[in-house]
Amino acid sequence: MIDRLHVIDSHTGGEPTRVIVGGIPDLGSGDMASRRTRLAHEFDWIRRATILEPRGSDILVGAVLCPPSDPMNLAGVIFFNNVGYLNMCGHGTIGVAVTLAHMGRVGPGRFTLETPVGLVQIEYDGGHRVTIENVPSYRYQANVVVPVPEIGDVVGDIAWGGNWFFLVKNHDLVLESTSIPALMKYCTQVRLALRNHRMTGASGAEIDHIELIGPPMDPRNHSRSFVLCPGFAYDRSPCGTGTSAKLACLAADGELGEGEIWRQESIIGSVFEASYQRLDHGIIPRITGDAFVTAEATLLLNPNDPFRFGFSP
Ligand code: PYC
Repeated sequence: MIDRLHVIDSHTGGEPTRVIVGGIPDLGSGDMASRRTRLAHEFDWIRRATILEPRGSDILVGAVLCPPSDPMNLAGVIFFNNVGYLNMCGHGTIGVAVTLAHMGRVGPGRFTLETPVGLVQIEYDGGHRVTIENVPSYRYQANVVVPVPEIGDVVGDIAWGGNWFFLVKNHDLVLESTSIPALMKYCTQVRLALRNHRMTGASGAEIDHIELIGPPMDPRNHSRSFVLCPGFAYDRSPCGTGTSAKLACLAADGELGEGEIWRQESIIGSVFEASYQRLDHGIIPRITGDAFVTAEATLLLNPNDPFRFGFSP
């Protein structure tokens, strides 16, 4: 029998999201963290078939839409990529919002999504623009020095924005598209050095996103970022959880006040507009971006196809 998965693709500031809207098994009625564990342990073929080649690519982020565990919320969502499962995904949440609108499940207004790391509030304008109020974010450690082979000591901040980030602003790289191979190499070396030196986020969590900060190309913006994702692909968008981590650092350093606007530019020039609300410990980031639906498709998993569950070259 041919298995079928129904998907809707979108991109948020150039970064793609593939939402599986039909064909997935029941993941139970627990919270999204427990359903993510079940998806990973029992049904990882869904992630592989959807994201890996030949149907997907390393840059694709996938999402499974689930019924919410609390009926007050609209839906639950579990994000994944070419190597595993994410905690949260900012560009992906913006993509999920326009996907839900495309499906006729939401109109302009506010609604709440459940993620494995908490609730995310959504404000949808009825077109392509979406604002998310992300999970509480904070800087965990400032000015951490990591010795990186071939580079030397790299200084950065460790921050949580829904995923763990190491943010580096003092580097000698230019954040432009012609430098992408050098940026990838630098970030990969930093990521591996953090791992080798057992430098982690809270509770020993791996820091699996590296974020370089530099000056913007467009003077209307405040900074440009380059983000290396866990599967060694770079984010084409300014990265929602990465922008949240950046806001947490700016707030901790007193460099951006509550409610002030921060415009973060991606390596391809797309922009998220961001601000925050202060908490006793950390902040609630607000991130606004645009997403567009690009495809509706049915993926066919033919039992005779040796690559039906995808492959990683
Ligand atoms: O937007 O948070 C984000 C994100 C994480 C990984 C790729 N995009």
